[in-house]
Amino acid sequence: MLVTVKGGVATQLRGDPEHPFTRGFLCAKVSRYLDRTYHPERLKTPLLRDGPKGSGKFKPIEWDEAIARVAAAINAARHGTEGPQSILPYSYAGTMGKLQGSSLDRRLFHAIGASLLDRTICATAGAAGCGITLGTRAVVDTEAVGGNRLFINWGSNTAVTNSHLWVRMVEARRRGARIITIDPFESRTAERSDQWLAIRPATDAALAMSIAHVLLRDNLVDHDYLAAHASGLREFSARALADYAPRTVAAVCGLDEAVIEELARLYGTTRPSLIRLNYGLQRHGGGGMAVRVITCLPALTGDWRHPGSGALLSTSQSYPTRSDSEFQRMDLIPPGTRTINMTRLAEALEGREPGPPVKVLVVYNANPAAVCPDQGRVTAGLRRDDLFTVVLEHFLTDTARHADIVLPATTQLEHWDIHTSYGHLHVQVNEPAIPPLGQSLPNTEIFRRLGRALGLPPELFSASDEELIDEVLSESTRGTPFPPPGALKGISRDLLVAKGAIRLNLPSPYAPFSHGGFGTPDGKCNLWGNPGQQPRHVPPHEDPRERPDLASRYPLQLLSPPEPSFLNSSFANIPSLKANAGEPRLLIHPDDASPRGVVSGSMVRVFNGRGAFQARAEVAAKSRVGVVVAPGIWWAADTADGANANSTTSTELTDFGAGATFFDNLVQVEPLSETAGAP
Ligand SMILES: Nc1nc2c(c(=O)[nH]1)N[C@H]1C(S)=C(S)[C@@H](COP(=O)(O)OP(=O)(O)OC[C@H]3O[C@@H](n4cnc5c(=O)[nH]c(N)nc54)[C@H](O)[C@@H]3O)O[C@H]1N2
Ligand SMILES: Nc1nc2c(c(=O)[nH]1)N[C@H]1C(S)=C(S)[C@@H](COP(=O)(O)OP(=O)(O)OC[C@H]3O[C@@H](n4cnc5c(=O)[nH]c(N)nc54)[C@H](O)[C@@H]3O)O[C@H]1N2
Ligand SMILES: [Mo]
Repeated sequence: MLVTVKGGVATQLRGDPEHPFTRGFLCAKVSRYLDRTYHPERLKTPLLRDGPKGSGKFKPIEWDEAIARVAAAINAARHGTEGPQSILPYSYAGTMGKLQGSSLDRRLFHAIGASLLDRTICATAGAAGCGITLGTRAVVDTEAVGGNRLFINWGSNTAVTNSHLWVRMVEARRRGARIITIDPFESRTAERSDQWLAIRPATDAALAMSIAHVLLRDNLVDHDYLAAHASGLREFSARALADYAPRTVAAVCGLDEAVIEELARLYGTTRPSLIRLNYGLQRHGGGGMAVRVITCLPALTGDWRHPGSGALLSTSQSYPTRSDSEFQRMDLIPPGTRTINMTRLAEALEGREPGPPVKVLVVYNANPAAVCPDQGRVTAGLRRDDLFTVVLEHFLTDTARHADIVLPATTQLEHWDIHTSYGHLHVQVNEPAIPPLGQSLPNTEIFRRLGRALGLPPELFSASDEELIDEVLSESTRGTPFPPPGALKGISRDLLVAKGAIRLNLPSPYAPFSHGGFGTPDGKCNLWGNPGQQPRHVPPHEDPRERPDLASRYPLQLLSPPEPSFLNSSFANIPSLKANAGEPRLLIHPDDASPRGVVSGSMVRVFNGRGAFQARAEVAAKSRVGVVVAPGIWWAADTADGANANSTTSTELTDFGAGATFFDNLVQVEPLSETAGAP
């Protein structure tokens, strides 16, 4: 981003036209970043709770007092009967910068022996699934995708969530490429694709195995690539051929046999091609396996030979930056320290996880009261009188409203940071453009002050933010072919400041697995593996077919993907973006709406055994029958009844990676008028 500053005030913000991947395009949300930084409700002083938890009543206090109070609460927990593991840090994707996201905070919590947090809410199912097949994430050079003749968006709303890649897909289409989208919902990506395949949710592994069946049956595979760079082909083939014929799989996936045959033949005969698989299909009980199976396909076709082809999940593992264990000082973690899964915050706050109860919760870069599953229980936990909650924030979010102390944090315009990417292969520095607003401070500085107040070893916190950037850039030796060693050589802070964004030292174009070199122990694409990892279809926890008991009460599968104008719950308080989004909506198919007496424009109640929320019905054939869609993530405080879609989502985990299962969620829908006044 390029920011124009006049008299210390940022007056204009635009994308950097020189950035080789973004080419100056900012998405609808980030282009409003000035509205975020200068929002009238931006937090500008530390706050102390001055009313019941959740009431949103606070009074301003001085920084010294705020830090002293937080340090006192941490020390009481640390040295009290419950011990340091009763302290839980909670952070995720508010900023993904290496400094403001995961640096001095980690050092501090490691040094005091706080509980560890397993950051599972987004990407671990796919990371684990991909890890089994490839030994790393599925990586391609996204600047080199223009040569593909086929793109498959698989559980990926690319036009919305990855707009820079989408633009390149559309450019390739002008040269004759075809775009297919596999999604139970007609997302903006599905609308704009050449073909939309409305798969039954959570059956993607079955479809992938059926594609493999056709490739193997019809001899559409790259024998040379497989022989040199894959293991387990014999067993994989036997299973795909025996159990996953399109005729069998058609019923599982809710797709016509002919459609599956056609898709598989097209994929088998169109080189090069790219599968963009993303997070939608991971958020189900079998989500890890779905990714594990889909990422087997490009080895069958040999697509990995070509730059920009194969499968793309995330480029994040391509950066050989200083390892977390060194940078975050993981050596300080006391042996035996417990780990709490962030997806199960409800259970942690209820004291249902092994180990001491959580007594101090420190939240930063996250808004769990809005984004975590089973919202009712998370909120009840946050209201506990014996819990001391600290929230570092820009705004009084649903979570911050439940804090004892709120600490005002700087935005990206006001602090230093360094960014890797999960969509391209460049490194970027984030220089402050303006001084911090009000009394806000960077997360790093807040943890520096807290570290000092806790009397922790000063050397942990002595580096300035600029020096921390230098540390991140000093490569760690990993001894693996991937990430590519030496890729950061010569990339320094000064050079980044001068140039803006710098591509890793990699061949251009770059095809990481053109000659094998996967991250697996034998360097091969693992098509089979040990019994728990062998490709198969794993049904979701709440499959209406496998759980007729549950489906008789809650027959509809609810997907709650992000509203295009929001970034999870961020930007959901920016007036122009909120106006774009309108109000909480529920998209429902006419065949599901009419038997329920639901009409477009009426309010409905969406509910299951976990909770309920209200939304405005939009009756349209935008999803398959039996699937309803509630775009989010609205601030609960902005909804009619103080609850968003996460009041219905569950804390059950995925098969691999212990990830969240937001879209594995059976609900019922009823018109609101009939229940008005009901308890
Ligand atoms: N505008 C915008 N962009 C974003 C974000 C945002 O909030 N707003 N969030 C960012 C973040 S943190 C992430 S993780 C990514 C997420 O990026 P994506 O994964 O692309 O986004 P989602 O909308 O969560 O899921 C994609 C699609 O998967 C579909 N889906 C759900 N279940 C299934 C299934 O079982 N099978 C298949 N095939 N499809 C299924 C959904 O209907 C949805 O349309 O986007 C990033 N970009
Ligand atoms: N139902 C449902 N739930 C979901 C999802 C879904 O698709 N459906 N998506 C899931 C996904 S993919 C993800 S990644 C998670 C995201 O969950 P979170 O990581 O909690 O993301 P956000 O909701 O964007 O909240 C981030 C908060 O960090 C704050 N923040 C931003 N920058 C800074 C900073 O520099 N310092 C500090 N202190 N604070 C900062 C922002 O103001 C914002 O309130 O949500 C998950 N929840
Ligand atoms: Mo995410």
